Amino acid sequence: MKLLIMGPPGVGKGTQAKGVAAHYGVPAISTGDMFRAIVKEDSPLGHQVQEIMNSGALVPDEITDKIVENRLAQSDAAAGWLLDGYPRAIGQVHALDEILAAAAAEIDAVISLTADTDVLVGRLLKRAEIEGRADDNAETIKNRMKVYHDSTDPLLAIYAQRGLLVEIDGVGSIADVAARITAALDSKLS
Ligand code: B4P
Repeated sequence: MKLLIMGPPGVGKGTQAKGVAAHYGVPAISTGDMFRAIVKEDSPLGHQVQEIMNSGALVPDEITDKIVENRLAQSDAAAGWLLDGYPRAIGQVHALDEILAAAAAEIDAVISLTADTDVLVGRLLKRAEIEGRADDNAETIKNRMKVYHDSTDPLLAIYAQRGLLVEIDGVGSIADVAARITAALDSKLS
């Protein structure tokens, strides 16, 4: 099973990815988590990535695509995966297409989580109080929303055209949203 989960910052991608991936017995692979791990390494790349993430911009495709390609080549990803937060730009769609073509593989479905902007901002500011993530402040959130709108939201039309998009309302309890996702995927993929 090969799945993508997409949606604006704060919609619940990372929150839902783990449960959905466990449900289908595949690893959840989050580019955001991979970048946060790189930042902790205190290397030149880590400093570069930290500066980009703190501004709310996207890490350049040439860095992101390579990291994803290497991760998908690991043995636990051989039978499938759920990619959380990738692709986020048109170049990344093409890069993923190439990775899949080289493996003669295809995406089974793309989960698109939706919620109103005020709900999203509220969740991220709440997470800022609890976790203190450097990119969860009002100014960076505003830029992350703009970047999502400009670069990532248009990608949904591509996957819709390919017949892969499964739209899910991301508002409700975490358990309710999880149940909506698995019900919609089970019905699409059966
Ligand atoms: P991410 O880590 O992907 O950050 P995110 O969009 O905020 O999503 P996240 O998964 O963390 O949060 P979620 O919505 O689950 O990316 C961070 C940065 O990394 C990017 O800005 C960029 O710089 C870089 N990056 C990542 N991928 C990249 C790529 N492909 N290319 C280039 N750069 C890339 O949850 C948010 C909050 O809402 C949580 O506190 C959660 O508890 C809460 N929540 C979730 N569901 C809820 C619900 N149903 N009800 C109430 N609260 C809920």
